[in-house]
Amino acid sequence: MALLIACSSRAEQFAAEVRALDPGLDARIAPDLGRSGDIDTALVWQPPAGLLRSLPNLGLIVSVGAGVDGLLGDPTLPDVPLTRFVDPDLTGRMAEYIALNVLYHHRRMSEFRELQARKVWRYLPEAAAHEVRVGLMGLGVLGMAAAGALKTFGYRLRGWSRRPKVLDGVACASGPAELDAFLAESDILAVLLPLTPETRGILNRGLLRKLSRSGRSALLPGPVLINAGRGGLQVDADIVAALEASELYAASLDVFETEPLPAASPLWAHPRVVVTPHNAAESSPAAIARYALRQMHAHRNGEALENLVDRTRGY
Ligand code: NDP
Ligand code: OXD
Repeated sequence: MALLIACSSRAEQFAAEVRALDPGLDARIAPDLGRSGDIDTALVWQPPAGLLRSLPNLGLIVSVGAGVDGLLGDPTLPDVPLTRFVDPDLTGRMAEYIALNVLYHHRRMSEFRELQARKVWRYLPEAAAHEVRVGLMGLGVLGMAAAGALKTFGYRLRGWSRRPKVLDGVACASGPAELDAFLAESDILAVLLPLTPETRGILNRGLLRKLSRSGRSALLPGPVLINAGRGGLQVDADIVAALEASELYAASLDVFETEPLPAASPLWAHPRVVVTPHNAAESSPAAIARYALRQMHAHRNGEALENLVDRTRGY
């Protein structure tokens, strides 16, 4: 039995980590498959289309990504158990990213950066955290961790998920019927949704116009969008238009419709936009190796797998 590592980046690092943890393991790096019939487990990130289908004894796919939209979009993906990466290391990094960017915009840092560049000493009024309503779209592993981090500062938290939830300290809404009310009560919208047929393009101009722009947090100049889910959730041009029309005050975007973000995108230079290159929560090779081996051994021993993807719901 062998483990195949089929990753468009960091494959050598993952191989070094799994070999360090299990020196006897037969670990191969695509495209060097050897005898393909030996391979029972594949650790993957953006594998070439059709590669997994060519492995006759493949019994388990472990996704390096927490998001599996890319894999599920491959019509040749074999119908074997698919587990996605969930780990405290990645979860902690995402909670940091969301807290960092909520604080950055709530405390009007992009404006202070501009004033500093011009050596202007100017007071700007700021809301207190307990006056700001943060809406979390997606209340899964990462959304709940972000809520936990934001609670420390006292933000007023709302959340939206597919199925109803009850969470301590988070006013929860669910499903399309409760979306508009959730948006109307969100001053800062932080998005940690998976990309599925239901969520594609959800962050469009119509949705952005429904965000709160009044009320207790009038000290925030306007609504803020933070997206660290997937670029396919958003319409980049609508975000630019909403910023230009002052329907949005600011945005932090880690993901884009096209990645890398094209040089021509106006998002790069917008003074109220923070662009990061899809690294809100980089996953550590050591954590991935530990996780992949745990899933592989569980599968070989007929034990339960963690974080199985439900292909019908798409995440
Ligand atoms: P989970 O599967 O744990 O959570 C997904 C959440 O989204 C759940 O609360 C789910 O609702 C909700 N959801 C899904 N579909 C809908 C819908 N149609 N309407 C409303 N809510 C919906 O995922 P994670 O928290 O682990 O990860 C979320 C995403 O973050 C990943 O899919 C990936 O795309 C992205 N990601 C980005 C990274 C980066 O570096 N930028 C790093 C890691 C992940 P319910 O609770 O009802 O199931
Ligand atoms: C992921 C990612 O899905 O890094 O894990 O985007």
